[in-house]
Amino acid sequence: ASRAINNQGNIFKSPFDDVEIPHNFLHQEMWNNVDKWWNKIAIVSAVNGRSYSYEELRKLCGRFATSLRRNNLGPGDTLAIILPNIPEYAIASLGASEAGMMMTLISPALTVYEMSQQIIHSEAAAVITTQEIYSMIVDTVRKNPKHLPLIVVPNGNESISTGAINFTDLVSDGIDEFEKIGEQSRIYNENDTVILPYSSGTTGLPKGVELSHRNIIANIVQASHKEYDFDEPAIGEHQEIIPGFLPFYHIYGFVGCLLKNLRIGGKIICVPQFTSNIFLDVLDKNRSTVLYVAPPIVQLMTTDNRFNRKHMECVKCVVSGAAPTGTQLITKLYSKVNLNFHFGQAYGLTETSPMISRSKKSPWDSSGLIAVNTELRIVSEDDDKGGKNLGINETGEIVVKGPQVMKGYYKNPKGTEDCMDGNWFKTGDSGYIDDKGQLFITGRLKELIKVKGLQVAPAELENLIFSHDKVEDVAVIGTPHVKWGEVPKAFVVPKSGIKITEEDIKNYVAQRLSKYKHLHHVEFIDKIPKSAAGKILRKELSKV
Ligand code: 4UW
Repeated sequence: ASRAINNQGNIFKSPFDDVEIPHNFLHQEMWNNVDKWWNKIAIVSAVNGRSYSYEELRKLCGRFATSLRRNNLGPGDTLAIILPNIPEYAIASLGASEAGMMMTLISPALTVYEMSQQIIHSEAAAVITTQEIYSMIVDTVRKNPKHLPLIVVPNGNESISTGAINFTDLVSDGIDEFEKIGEQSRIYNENDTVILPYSSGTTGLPKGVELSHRNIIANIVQASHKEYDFDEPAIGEHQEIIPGFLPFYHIYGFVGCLLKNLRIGGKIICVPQFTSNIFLDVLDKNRSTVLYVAPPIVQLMTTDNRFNRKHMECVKCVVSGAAPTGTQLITKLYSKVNLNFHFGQAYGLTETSPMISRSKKSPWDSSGLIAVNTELRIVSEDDDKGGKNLGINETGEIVVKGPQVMKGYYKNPKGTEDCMDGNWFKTGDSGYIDDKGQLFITGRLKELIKVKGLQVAPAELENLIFSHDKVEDVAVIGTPHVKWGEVPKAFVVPKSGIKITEEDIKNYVAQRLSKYKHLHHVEFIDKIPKSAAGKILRKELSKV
């Protein structure tokens, strides 16, 4: 790894030689070698066994794309995908890509209010969802815009509401390889946005992250680099078995797990709802070869007595990301199963498609080596050295440049400007690079709270609590939690002379926002500490 510390001007480079990033569209990149695993199962539901072979998947994507285009949806339009991890997720997303659309990924666990915020902000031209969610959202969502087409994926033979468009009908005819037939009247290119997930970035409310075909393909190539993949899949013979435990609406589950493994002919087992029972059941029934996890799952593996060596006998590699996994936890996992798999910590953000670095071996508290084609700077946060690039073993803000860095925030040039320094993206995380070129994450400079690896934006909670008529002022921070990493805590200043309880505030939030954003602690204080410019001094609150 000598090149990693070839840090001229304190710019750290990936230790691996640059590779060519293919010029392609996302869906086409998925089908590069598809004839080699044409008859194999691509994706299957862990709940009801519904599955699609690569042949079926390829054709259904083309047919879905045909339908979208015939309904005048194409480049410049956005499809909102509100689905749990079901096999049709792959058809909806890759079909949208084939039609030249953008897609915004929305968690089906959100409240109707939260979903509609993202639908409106992303200017979605159509929504694809389940019958259950359709019934919840139809009244709210149809108000704006009035005729927003709502597509429903039926569960098996389930009947769907009149007024909804049946997904099965949309894929029942159409053209298998839609893009080859020259109906592409509306042109798009590899630098056009294809995925529009939401992230709060360093500050404020969730923002649409514009990721292009090229961004995503680059990151899939980066994550598939031979230095991280311990066994190259033997094309046509061996098939990777990949449980999809992590939600596909999050960049990690979508790009890191689903897309990366479809491109190499893997078999994805969709887990629509995560519980410890389902987790163990999926591991019992399938000989998984790679596990994509987040720290709470590692926690479960080490503490649940039912989990054992048998569940991991075929596992070559466990990849963990989205939040730090402690060395102790990893050591515990190794001693519990006593097998020789690799444990790789991966680090990155929605804004970087997501991977920036990944570790191969110990030390496990490192987030590993910088991804191929990527450069990194550690920038001083001290006022006197402001903006200076730091050297080996010096801690500062992690700033990255590479083909995986987003185009910018959707309809938000100010937000984009704030986090970009030319082509360099400021992550809002702090860390350092050691003399072996390994990245260590030491903390977060930004407001973001991570609950079970999912983003919670303090600004979203603060805006909501502030709207309570008995609240004068409020600030929200994250506090440590044994199982979930962090949980939100609110500091509330009540209006003078008015009585309000901890329960009032907690319920007010619980009625409006999804569960992982709920407050675990509320503390009443006289005054929120703020800077002269009115910025909340969160560091001072965390000392309270
Ligand atoms: N250690 C410490 C980590 C780590 C971390 C993320 O929700 P987002 O925007 O994005 C993610 C991305 C997860 C991910 C990255 C790389 C990768 O290869 C992969 O697949 C295996 C998944 O969660 O949150 C971004 C923020 O989450 C924190 C950090 O603060 C970052 O800015 N974070 N990974 N290994 N912290």
